[in-house]
Amino acid sequence: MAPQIDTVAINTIRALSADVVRKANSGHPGAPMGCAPMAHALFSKFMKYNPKNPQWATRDRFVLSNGHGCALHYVMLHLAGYNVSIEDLKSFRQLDSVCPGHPENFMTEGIEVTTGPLGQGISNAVGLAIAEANLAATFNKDGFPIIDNYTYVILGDGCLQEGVAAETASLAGHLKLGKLIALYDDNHIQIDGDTNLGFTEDVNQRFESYGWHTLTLTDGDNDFEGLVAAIEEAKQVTDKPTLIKIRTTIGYGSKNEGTEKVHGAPLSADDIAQVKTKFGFNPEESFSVAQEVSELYAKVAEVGAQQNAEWEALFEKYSAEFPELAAEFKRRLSNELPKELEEALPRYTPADPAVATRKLSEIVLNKVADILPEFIGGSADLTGSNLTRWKTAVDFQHESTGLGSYAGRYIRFGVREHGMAAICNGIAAYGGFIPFGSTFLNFISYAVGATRLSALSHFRVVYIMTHDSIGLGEDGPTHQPVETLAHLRATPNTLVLRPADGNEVSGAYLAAFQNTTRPSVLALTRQNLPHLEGSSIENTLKGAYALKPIESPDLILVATGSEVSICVEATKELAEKGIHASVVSMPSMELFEEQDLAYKKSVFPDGVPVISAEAMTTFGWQKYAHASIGLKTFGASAPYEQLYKKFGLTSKDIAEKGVQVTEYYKTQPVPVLVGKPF
Ligand SMILES: Cc1ncc(C[n+]2csc(CCOP(=O)(O)OP(=O)(O)O)c2C)c(N)n1
Ligand SMILES: *[C@@H]1O[C@H](CO)[C@@H](O)[C@H](O)[C@H]1NC(C)=O
Ligand SMILES: *[C@@H]1O[C@H](CO)[C@@H](O)[C@H](O)[C@H]1NC(C)=O
Ligand SMILES: CC(=O)N[C@H]1CO[C@H](CO)[C@@H](O)[C@@H]1O
Ligand SMILES: CC(=O)N[C@H]1CO[C@H](CO)[C@@H](O)[C@@H]1O
Ligand SMILES: [Mg+2]
Repeated sequence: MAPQIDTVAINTIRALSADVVRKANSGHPGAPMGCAPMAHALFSKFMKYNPKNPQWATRDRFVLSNGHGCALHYVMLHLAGYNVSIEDLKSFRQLDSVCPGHPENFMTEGIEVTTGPLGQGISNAVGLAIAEANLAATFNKDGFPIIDNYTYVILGDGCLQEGVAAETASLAGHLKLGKLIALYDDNHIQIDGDTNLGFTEDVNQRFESYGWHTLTLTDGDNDFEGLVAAIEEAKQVTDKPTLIKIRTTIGYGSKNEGTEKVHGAPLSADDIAQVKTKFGFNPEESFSVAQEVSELYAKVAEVGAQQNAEWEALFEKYSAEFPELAAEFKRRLSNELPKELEEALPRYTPADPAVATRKLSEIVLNKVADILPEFIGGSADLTGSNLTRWKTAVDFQHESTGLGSYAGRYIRFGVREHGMAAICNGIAAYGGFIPFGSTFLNFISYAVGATRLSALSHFRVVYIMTHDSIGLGEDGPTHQPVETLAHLRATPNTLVLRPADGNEVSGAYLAAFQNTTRPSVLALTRQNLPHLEGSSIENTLKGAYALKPIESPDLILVATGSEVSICVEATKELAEKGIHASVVSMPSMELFEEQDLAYKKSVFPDGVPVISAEAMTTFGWQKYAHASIGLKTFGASAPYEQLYKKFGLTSKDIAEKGVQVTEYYKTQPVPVLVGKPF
């Protein structure tokens, strides 16, 4: 039997979680009541944290992957002494509460990552563990374990059913991430009922084959000592992540315990009263915490504060002995970019030979990778096509494999796009990194479950997406994105950049690095593009600009990426017909929207018709253009020059449309699109 105090604490967590959900009249009491012993074990016996300094660099990380159970996490943060009061618990799921309906990292101190979409949290945890291993390998010195912490996760059946978790667990096993410890809430219940309806595999066997250490606890409701011993054992296994499968009862204590009824509905008032009576608490009282439980957690907080103070002292000594490393550590954790970065970005003139923007991206990476040690990531098995591996790169691998080291920064994600993005989110959450992932633009659609969380979580992740249109040619419509950029542009807090040449690629990277609170997607070509007259890094940062501004043009052609140079050709054909057209390159709609009105009007003056050209869906261009050239169907398989003809994207097609549009607007007023006051 567990010492009495632990039992009281666990039952307090259960009752408090039930109160929180009941007060909101919304939420999930089952998982918190079943997972209370795990949470109590972690927060009182294992985790190293200082609630008064939630950003302490080497704190242990905790992720509640079954984010629907977040009443549990908020209760734990309250007990642990974080800035989550009883009043905050009472405002669970209400507007502007620090206890929102699912955990959001930017809303609540102590929440590391945003969870709720099942499978993401465990995958973020793999990223957190990679970040820890890399930072430790980079900064620790003999006698100076500046970075040394564990990543703990609680996850449920749903997380384990999600494909993204399989992708990342497989990689975590390969990478031998020994400081990753996952506690599986094996309660046999999900929303539809018993897991035997569709989930009968042996999870531990699966994880063992991934290279994990696995343990089983048969009574996670009552065997607290067994639970503590299992976590102890997991910590001793240093070359494998550990999964502890813990049999629990969902809604433990409720009249409906062990059934799906307690998954996602508040307990009735009667039920809560009987739960409290059963636990020996006063059924009349709610939101109550016994003094002995508060005292227990106050002691834990004291120990945490003490450990934090010892770490500060250690870091002082480290700073004296390794001043440059210490300064670099501080720079990275404060998200400050190295001063040399901007100067290192290559610049081009129209005399330079035509190059594919994916190749120009590789040139940038080679210039900046050594200056920017926080840049870490890789490609989903398309390194050769995506050109994302810089010359001095070392793979992030366990030393024993002979393939690299934990100090390496090039991650071999394998063909795991969704997992790649979720891992990047975890690395970003750790702090001190700029993670990146790469694949063909079309396959970001495999990863949007995680990329939209990069945006929601305010994480600076750089998505380097190549082969960005029908311009990839022969691989055909299965590989050619059509709707993809429209989707990404519709996603809040996401910077979409489709550079047209070398200067724009450099500018796109600078914007991606400088935007510390949002992800960027760089759409890059497979085919060669000429360097444009008028392009520059500075212009790129404005989002859109006239390449060669002309006094009162008859027509504006606006384009992105590979279509900009085609528009430049089209202006020559239009000039022969007496139409003076100017070309606006628009590498980023978002950056353009952030400019002032006068600038926007200078790029798109009133009274001048605008045609957009982009080898994607035309969806979304109505905001800027009176007519749009693009795709209304999927692409096709052929050499890319033929595809540009088939889909009406040649300079001739654009010039023809230009003639039609200018004719039309001779007899019609040109609607004002840009800079309307409403
Ligand atoms: C990606 C995703 N799909 C669906 C849901 C909706 N959902 C929330 S909890 C849940 C059931 C999860 O079962 P389990 O992990 O066993 O949780 P338990 O019922 O044991 O608390 C589902 C389908 C979700 N949150 N995320
Ligand atoms: C605690 O959080 C509240 C928001 O709920 C904030 O106003 C307050 O400043 C925070 N206190 C501390 C000490 O951080
Ligand atoms: C994004 O980057 C651009 C260009 O570097 C900069 O002007 C802008 O302020 C940044 N925005 C945010 C939100 O960081
Ligand atoms: C530097 C530091 O605080 N290291 C600690 C990391 O965490 C483990 C256990 O959580 C401690 O044993 C280390 O001392
Ligand atoms: C330059 C380069 O590496 N090109 C490769 C792009 O990717 C395809 C496969 O997807 C390869 O066949 C090319 O050789
Ligand atoms: Mg379950």
